[in-house]
Amino acid sequence: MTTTPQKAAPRRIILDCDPGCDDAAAILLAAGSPDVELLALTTVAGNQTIEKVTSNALRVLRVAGITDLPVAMGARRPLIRPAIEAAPEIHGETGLGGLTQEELPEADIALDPRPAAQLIVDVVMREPAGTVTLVPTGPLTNIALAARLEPRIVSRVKEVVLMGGACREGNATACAEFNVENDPEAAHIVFEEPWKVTMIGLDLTYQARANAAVRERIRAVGTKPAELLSRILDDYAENYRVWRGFDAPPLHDPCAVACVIDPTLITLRPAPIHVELKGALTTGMTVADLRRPVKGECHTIAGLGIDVDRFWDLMIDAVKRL
Ligand code: PIR
Ligand code: CA
Repeated sequence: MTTTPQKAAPRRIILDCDPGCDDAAAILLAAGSPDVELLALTTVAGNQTIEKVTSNALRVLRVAGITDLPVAMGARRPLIRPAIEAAPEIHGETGLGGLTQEELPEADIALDPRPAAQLIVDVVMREPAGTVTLVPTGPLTNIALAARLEPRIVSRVKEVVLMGGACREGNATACAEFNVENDPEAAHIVFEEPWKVTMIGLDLTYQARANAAVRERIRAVGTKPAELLSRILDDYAENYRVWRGFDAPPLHDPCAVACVIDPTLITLRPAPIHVELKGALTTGMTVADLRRPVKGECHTIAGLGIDVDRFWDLMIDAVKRL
């Protein structure tokens, strides 16, 4: 008798995002990967206003050919701090580079009437314990609200794999990464709750650069989703070049999805991580204690590196499948 190797069941995720050029890539990766099942998509104000990022999520879903996904709009502003200043210099006025509403209409999906935090709670409580992974790629407001709304989700989710934070330099400030810096109190809640949290931070995402060769590989796929992604990435690259002096822009958010698809892509190191809330210069910094040995139980893990070639293969394979 021959045994065929059993393929692992797809990882079931809720993607909480603020699209955003790289969030758009994360949506396409999650939608196209056979190893991920999207249970819901929720939005949070960050790269653009809540209205714009929610519209963008629906626009990207249309290109991905997804019509039956629960999508809910989430927090319009951080828990405590003032409303977020969007990042149009990097993500464009619409949030998807120069891509207009006329060029790319929204998917025919009615928004779920529940606030994002409620949808997250409902999905996690409905599904079997230990089966749902939360993948936040924007400020952590919705996730923190969900944990406060229904504390039982903390022991019920499989894990949280988030794009945010950094062990070394920041991007919003010298020390703080944009998603954490914009709602540090929410990030504090997420890092302090005793669930497993994997931080896919800038140290890692700065390695995943969408250079011209990669963008050409994506364009060469030749399908509509590939064309959309290459358009978005060209605008994103140009903005990063003008505003940050990067020759190739880091594609942050899909790295978190990639970590869920195949953790062997990522160099992971257990490390206590805490969010600075009252620094004179460092508010929003994720202070990761990378000293060895790690003392006692550690529920937080820092992602330090990524296998870039395999990451792009995953991304391109997912786009091809859409
Ligand atoms: C990226 C982001 C915000 C500002 C800049 N300059 C670059 C967004 C990305 O969508 C990602 O989730 C995270 N925040 C990276 O800091
Ligand atoms: Ca984002």
